[in-house]
Amino acid sequence: MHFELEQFGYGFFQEQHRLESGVSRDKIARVVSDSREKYLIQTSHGIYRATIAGKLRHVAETRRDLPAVGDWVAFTCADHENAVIDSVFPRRTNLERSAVGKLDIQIIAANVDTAFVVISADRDFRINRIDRYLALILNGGINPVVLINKCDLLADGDWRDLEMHIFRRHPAVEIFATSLVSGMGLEEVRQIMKAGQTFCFTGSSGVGKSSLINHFAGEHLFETSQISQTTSRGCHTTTSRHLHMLPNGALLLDTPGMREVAMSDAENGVGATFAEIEALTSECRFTDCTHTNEPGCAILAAIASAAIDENAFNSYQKLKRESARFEQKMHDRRRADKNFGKMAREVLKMKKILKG
Ligand SMILES: Nc1nc2c(ncn2[C@@H]2O[C@H](COP(=O)(O)OP(=O)(O)OP(=O)(O)O)[C@@H](O)[C@H]2O)c(=O)[nH]1
Ligand SMILES: [Mg+2]
Ligand SMILES: [Zn+2]
Repeated sequence: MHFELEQFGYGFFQEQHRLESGVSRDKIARVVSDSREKYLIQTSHGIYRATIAGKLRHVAETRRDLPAVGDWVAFTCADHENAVIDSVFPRRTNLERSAVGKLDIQIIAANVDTAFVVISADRDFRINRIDRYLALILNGGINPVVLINKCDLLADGDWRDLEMHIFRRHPAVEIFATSLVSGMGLEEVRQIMKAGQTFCFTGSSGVGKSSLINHFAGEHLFETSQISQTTSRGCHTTTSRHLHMLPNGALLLDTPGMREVAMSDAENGVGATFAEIEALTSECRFTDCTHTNEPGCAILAAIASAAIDENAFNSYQKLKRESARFEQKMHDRRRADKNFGKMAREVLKMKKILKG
């Protein structure tokens, strides 16, 4: 069997890097699944199992430097079971968040064109959570689309209130109301999924991400999902991520549900999510305005005149602070690591001197 890399989303951006680094085309693959550093990669000859080259792991400072689902990589291999990923291509886009419980980045998906933010119509609705997803998606250079799923669980047309609420805060973002039970909205969503483009579904656990993917992918589930079934422990929730190809050639990534959507250093994304607020902050009289009580504060004036929503501004501030804090902590850690490295080298030198 032979595949064209283009079928899996390969394009000009990757080709440029390939030419610069001199990797041959049949040594390039896309990571389609990642489960505790056991990877499945789609090569032009089929799917191989892969691990990471020791050297790649050694030089990695953060998870950002290691392969993630959606990445294009250069590999070498002995056989289908034992490929080794030697390097990761630069990401055209990337969806990442702060890792849960440790100071690091978690790459949710790389090289995604459009990310769906799925919410469930029948659950507690928190717009601030959507803000978070949008900030991370826009920060990664990805196009966001909101899906209000499970609309069958609401009385007729009640989803319109939700849609209005989201639209008022994020007028530039496309919103669809869907239901896998009534079939509502599914055709419209399918229309935007174009061949060769990569889509991913984000959102809390249980909102219907996997159900949506199964609906769209139908019988055309990728080889990867068959492999995963043999290793699954009968749990329905999605733990590892897979790439599926639709009959029309669009690529879908399943991502696990997220309990926490903690900000990485995503200040630009927060700014893009609240573009109107971000633009206003540059009109405050003082450049270091904290928008709390300063005279000539454009934000306070806009809130007073109801030109911007105070709740939206609070969300903006919170996400900005969280992003800045994360960036600071990562910076401190890198510096501490460097200092430690320097100290270790000096100790070694001393030992040599003492010996010699
Ligand atoms: N009524 C209704 N139920 C739905 C709809 N979509 C999904 N469900 C149900 O919701 C439950 C959770 O769906 P999943 O697709 O597993 O959710 P998920 O987002 O992939 O969850 P994680 O993998 O845990 O992140 C399943 O029982 C689905 O059958 C819908 O449109 N309407
Ligand atoms: Mg799932
Ligand atoms: Zn101000």
